[in-house]
Amino acid sequence: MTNEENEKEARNSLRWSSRHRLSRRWSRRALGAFSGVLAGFASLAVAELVSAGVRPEAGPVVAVGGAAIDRTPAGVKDWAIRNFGTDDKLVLQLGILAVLTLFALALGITALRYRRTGAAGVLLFGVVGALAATGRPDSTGPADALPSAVGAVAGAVVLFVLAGRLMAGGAVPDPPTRESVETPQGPGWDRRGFVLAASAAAVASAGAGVLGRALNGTRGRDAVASRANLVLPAPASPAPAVPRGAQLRIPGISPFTTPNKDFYRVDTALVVPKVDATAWRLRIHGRGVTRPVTLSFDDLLRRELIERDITLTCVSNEVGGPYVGNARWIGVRLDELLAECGVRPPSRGGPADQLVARSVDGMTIGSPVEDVLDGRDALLAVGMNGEPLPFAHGFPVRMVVPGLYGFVSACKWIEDIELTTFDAYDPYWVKRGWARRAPVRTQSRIDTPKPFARPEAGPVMVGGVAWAQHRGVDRVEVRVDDGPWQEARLAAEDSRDTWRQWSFPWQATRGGHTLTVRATDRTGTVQPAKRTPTIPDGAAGHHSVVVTVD
Ligand SMILES: Nc1nc2c(c(=O)[nH]1)N[C@H]1C(S)=C(S)[C@@H](COP(=O)(O)O)O[C@H]1N2
Ligand SMILES: [Mo]
Repeated sequence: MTNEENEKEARNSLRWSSRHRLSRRWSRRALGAFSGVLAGFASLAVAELVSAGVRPEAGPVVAVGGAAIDRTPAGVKDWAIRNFGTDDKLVLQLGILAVLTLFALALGITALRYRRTGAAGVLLFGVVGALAATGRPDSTGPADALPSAVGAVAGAVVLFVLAGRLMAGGAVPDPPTRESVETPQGPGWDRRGFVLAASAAAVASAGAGVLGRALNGTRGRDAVASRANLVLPAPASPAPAVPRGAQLRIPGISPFTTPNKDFYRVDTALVVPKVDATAWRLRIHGRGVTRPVTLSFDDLLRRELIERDITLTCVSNEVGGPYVGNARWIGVRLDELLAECGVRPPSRGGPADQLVARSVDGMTIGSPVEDVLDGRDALLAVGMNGEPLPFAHGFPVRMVVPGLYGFVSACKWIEDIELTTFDAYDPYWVKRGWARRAPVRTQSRIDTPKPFARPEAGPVMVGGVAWAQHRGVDRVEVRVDDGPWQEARLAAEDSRDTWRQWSFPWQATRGGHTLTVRATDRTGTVQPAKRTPTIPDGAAGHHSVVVTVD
């Protein structure tokens, strides 16, 4: 061998050994990180199992997610609803899991050297989860801390044990010595012990997780049965048939009645509350309630039921947005019920001007007593489009008040009504910057053509919906580019509490065009052009759609 070759060989072997050492360090890190993730998985799985014995809502991800929703600034919440729609909650939970994974990786690597610190880090997450769970408005007590606490202990033990196996023979005394991990060739690690412990932890956690899931899945059984067994009585006052002319035959236009499966859903519930109707109670109490009552579901069904078509709108709906739907509701008149309890509107000397509805999940929604009692069809609804309320839409009972945005009227899973004043109490959304009073704004939407559609030149049918609940829609106009406002054809009106379809036959000419719509309500107010944000009391402005005519 020449000198040169010798040198080359030496260099190579040096490179090899340092690379080898490097890769050893990295595989150690990988094993540490893996231990962290396994500990995190064990925590969540055990928490899931324990939550089945407490309440599914007390699980750490749901609790932290709920706490995050409550603390999310209104603008961000709005942004989330806008961008993720009804998937916003899924995105939130995935985000929480992603953050947890990152911390688990870091804690696992930390535990390679500082075993107790790593384990303590896992416990710290348990504290965060426990605080979140007990701090939720629907928390039923200190037991809600258990899923996070027990889960965190399990995770800490897993990490402590696994990190121990990764140290020299697992026999390193605690606190670990630097040498035990820094020795280049290392005393090795307890490979067998690690694999055994990791497998045991993985299998046990998976078992706990699956069992917990299954148990949590059966929890709503009574609620599901109570809904399945429910036969809604025929309403004493059925809704008049929808006029034949209310539903235009235009492809792409929103159907006059929104099927339940397509009805928008906006709420803060990460777990849809499953309420057993047979155990459900509604309490009515507060200022000026001379005869407070607690009603059962059967008490409600024994009352006279009315059926009404009412369009519901979310204040978070952007101009042209999807959070509006029309359904046929069956329910009990709220004004009659409140009158029986002795409630009088402020205009007749009643001491309460705000009705605060509270749900089983701690949501609070405040409505003006004057509006609820002014003769409009304010309902405690039990049915939606011919079936009991779907769970996601408030089973067994929700409020619906024509003319008011959902966040000031439409409490789902309602269990309490308190008469109070606007001065004395701010409900959930008001605390977060939204308005105390929020009648629905007059709005109109182009459903067809869709934005950036490419219709052929010639006749194109433009169509959509317009709403101004409880005032009624009187007129819809369409403008092409900067041209004059032209009268659209209005479909027949079902009631002033429902939206109205409209259509506009357009002679489309080649090129790019902007179609804009505006509505006028029955008070004569024309929908203004000026755009306002959704917060605090609903978006204003015109909806337009840009198309290219080929
Ligand atoms: N319990 C509860 N009720 C609630 C909400 C909620 O978050 N929790 N959201 C309100 C809002 S903002 C709206 S717009 C309507 C939406 O009702 P839907 O989901 O049935 O369409 O429910 C209202 N009732
Ligand atoms: Mo809403």
